[in-house]
Amino acid sequence: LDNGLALKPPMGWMSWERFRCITDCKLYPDECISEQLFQRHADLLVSEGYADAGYEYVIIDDCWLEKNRDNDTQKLVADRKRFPNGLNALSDHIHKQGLKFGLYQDYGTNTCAGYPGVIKHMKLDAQTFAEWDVDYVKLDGCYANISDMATGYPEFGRLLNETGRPMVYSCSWPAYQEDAGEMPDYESLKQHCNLWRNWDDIDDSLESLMQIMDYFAKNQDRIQPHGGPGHWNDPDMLLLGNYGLSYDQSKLQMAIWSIMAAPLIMSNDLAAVRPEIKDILQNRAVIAVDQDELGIQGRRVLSRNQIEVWKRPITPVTKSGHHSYAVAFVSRRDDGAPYSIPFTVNELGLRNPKGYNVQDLYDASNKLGVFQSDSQFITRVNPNGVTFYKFTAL
Ligand code: A2G
Repeated sequence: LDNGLALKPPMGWMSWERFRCITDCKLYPDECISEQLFQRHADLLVSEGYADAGYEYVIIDDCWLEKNRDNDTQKLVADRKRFPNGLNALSDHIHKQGLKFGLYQDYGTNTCAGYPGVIKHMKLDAQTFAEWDVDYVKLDGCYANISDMATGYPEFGRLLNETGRPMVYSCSWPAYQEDAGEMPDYESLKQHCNLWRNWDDIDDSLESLMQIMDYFAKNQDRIQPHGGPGHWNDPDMLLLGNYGLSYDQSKLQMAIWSIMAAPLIMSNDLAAVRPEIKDILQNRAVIAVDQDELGIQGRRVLSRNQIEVWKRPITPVTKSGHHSYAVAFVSRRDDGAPYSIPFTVNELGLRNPKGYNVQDLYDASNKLGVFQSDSQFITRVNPNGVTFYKFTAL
């Protein structure tokens, strides 16, 4: 969507994967979907250094609404008990921290969790979002006619635009089409949305992560070409800092999301993230791959002995037009020992005649030096882990 926004994959924090639809604030005061949760996470983004690393959007997912619209005005109302000061106060709090405010809604009659959706009130809701100083809108697609989405999502985007307030527009429309066996129209998505959820929701497990990686790899010929500045494919939230991923698996998700030029939207309890996981989330070298200015999405390029090679063209580009590359080696093995595997640089598809200076993105002390096309590159990958390198074209 050519609205000048999301020229790099958006970075931030969103409630859904970790906090779902917890609404009982008596039982779970620190976890319920409430103004306190979002204020606290805005503060933590800043105090824990995430904002400095580039994380910017604080996004409320489902379960923030009252079950009914306002009787007189038909406006959406945030839950009065859980958001007693209203969304303007929350959005002010987030903006005062130098961050941006995101909000979830649904194109259908109801949100997935059963709160009122935008249908029949699209103009009013777009205006209300602008009044609340929203900077990012996630529009889900439960309780909607899939056949209406091709016109409905662009229509809501137009209404957002007409408010005059710049809002990043995240569309869930293709995920619902894929589910129904329909082929998404990527040209239309590119034109009408800043990012879009291609497929299923992520859950807190390696299995879920691997399913998403496989979906994107198997369908990369039709998905990969459509990501780019202003219009990104979205494989869903980062799981790091929660229950399901080990240290190695956490590095794996962060590396592959960066290869895929994915939005880096965390969903975790920022007060409870262990220091070594926080280091992964804030790894500047890995984030720089994700945010590379060319905005070219990467691909899975080969697989041997259950070691997959994923690669993404990045800057700098040589005068003769050779890209640098981020290259991730993903182990799908679980046979115990770290697995050593050699590739020639040429086999990886890296053919710059002057060679590459190679840097380990997770271990700056690992000095690898210069490799030519016919050099052998040996990497050793932990079970269900990743090694991640930048090959800078010389
Ligand atoms: O509703 C859907 O499942 C969303 N999925 C998920 O991300 C979350 O927002 C949930 C809330 O009820 C898509 O947007 C594809």
